[in-house]
Amino acid sequence: MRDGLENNHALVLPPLYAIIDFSNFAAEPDPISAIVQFAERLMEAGAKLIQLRDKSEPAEPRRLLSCARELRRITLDRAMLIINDRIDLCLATDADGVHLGQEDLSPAAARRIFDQAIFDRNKNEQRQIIGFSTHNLDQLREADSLPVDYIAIGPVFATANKRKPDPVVGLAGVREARELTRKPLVAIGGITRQSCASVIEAGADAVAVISDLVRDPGKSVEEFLSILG
Ligand code: 3NM
Repeated sequence: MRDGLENNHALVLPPLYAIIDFSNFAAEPDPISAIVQFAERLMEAGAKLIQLRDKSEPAEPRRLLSCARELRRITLDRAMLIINDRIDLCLATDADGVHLGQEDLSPAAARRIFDQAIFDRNKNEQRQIIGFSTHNLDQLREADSLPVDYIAIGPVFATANKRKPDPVVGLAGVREARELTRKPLVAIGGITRQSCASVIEAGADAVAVISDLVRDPGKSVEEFLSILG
């Protein structure tokens, strides 16, 4: 689903950016089925953007490929699908985009790969999304000049879902980030139903969430969306 992005037009992000972290399902007898069920709950409740993230060590690309394929199958025409870190898996599964961190492939290289892939398939009408993580205002300023479709800033609040998280930027960091870019801004890190309104008020276009969706995804998404509109 690429409704949010048309050629040469700015990306319009839905206000809730749901992230599925493989580690939250790794202990299930069939993690991929559990993830598919979880994604169904998210979408039934109205989620329109899902990111698949897997920081397992060692990496298991075959498993992640299967998972991404299943998610693409069920998200098609229902939600945008973004793959964290892995542009190869994004292309292999025809996902809508990739989210890159500061240590990943550069956004410029990712854009070249996407452009080449689109050229090869003669699919000029479609353009994949590149998102990029930033953790301070210097990184954000730089990201504003890169070929990225949205910029994430975080962690806004303390989070347990990131190894070696950067220092929290707080709501003040989101406000300053908003001043520095007109690109869509995704706030991430420790955001809950309780805090999401303040994050949007500070200038974020969307909130990205892992933990506060896990326990009861349907109810959480409904509550997030009723707050965020
Ligand atoms: N990236 P939760 S914080 C994946 O600061 C991720 O870039 C962050 O999980 C960043 O919603 C984070 O459970 C974890 O806090 C988000």
